[in-house]
Order: sequence, then C-alpha cells, then structure tokens
Amino acid sequence: MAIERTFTIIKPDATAAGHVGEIITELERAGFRILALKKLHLTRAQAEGFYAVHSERPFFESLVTFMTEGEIVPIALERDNAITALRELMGPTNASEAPPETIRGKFGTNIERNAMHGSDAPATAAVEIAFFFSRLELDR
Ligand code: 3AN
Repeated sequence: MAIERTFTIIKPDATAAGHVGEIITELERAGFRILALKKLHLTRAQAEGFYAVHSERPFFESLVTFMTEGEIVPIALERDNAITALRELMGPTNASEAPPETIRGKFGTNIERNAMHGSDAPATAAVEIAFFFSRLELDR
C-alpha cells in the first residue's frame, strides 16, 4: 500500500475540552506520522474559504460560526492508505451515530460538533494541507 497524505483539524469543541493530546495519541497509535501541526483561531473569512465547497449548503453559516468559536489544531498526516484509515478512525460525520471506539464517538457530540475533520480524497488533502501549511513546513 502506497504512503499517502491526509489532513485533519481538531475542531474547536475538542480543543476547548482539552482532547488535543488524546486525539494525537490515537493518531500516532494508528500509525500516522505527523508531517506538520499548528494551533490557530480562524477568522470568519478564513473559515469561509476553507469550507467554500459547502457554501451553498444550509448548514454553512452555522459550520463557519462553530469553526471560528475557538482554537483549532490543523495537522498534516502521512501513512499507508491514510485517507481511508483516518476516516475509519474518526467515524461517520454525525458523531451521535459514531461507534464508541471512533474519535468522533469518543469526543464528538452531533453532526456539527464532531471533534475532527478528515480529508475525503488525496486531491482534497493536497488542497487542504496547502491551505494551512507552507512548503517550508512540509518539505523534508
Ligand atoms: P466529513 O467531515 O465527515 O467529510 P462533510 O465533508 O460532508 O463531512 O461535511 C463537512 C463538515 O460540515 C462536517 N465535518 C460537519 O461538521 C459539517 N456538516 C456536514 N453536514 C452537516 C449538517 N447536516 N449539519 C451541520 N453540519 C454539517
């Protein structure tokens, strides 16, 4: 299986609740290597830019408000089969339906406050990683 990159954000609900360390531990135990990591508080314009693909969806305003309510931790990750492996580890979008062993099941609340983001495809991951990290932070 080829080494692949994916991208996650530990969202404001999980960051405010003090779950950053536990989530990073789960990622490392699952074999992900951290390529780059930072902590920041998005402006409204930045959150709208990151979620531009969802701008026509009815939940867009609420999603942007949630993602700007506190600090987030974006992380670029590497592993074999990383996209699928991360989506399995985090569980389904709706945290209220996520199995208890998944990250969303442990740390999320509902479909919006779902603890973390995970890229849905390699091309999306590349765009999302480039949104938050420069080449200087990624090249090894
Ligand atoms: P995922 O993050 O599981 O790939 P997407 O890409 O369908 O889910 O949705 C992007 C983000 O938008 C989700 N992480 C979630 O926070 C939010 N979202 C998706 N659907 C809804 C919804 N029906 N109501 C509120 N927020 C939603």
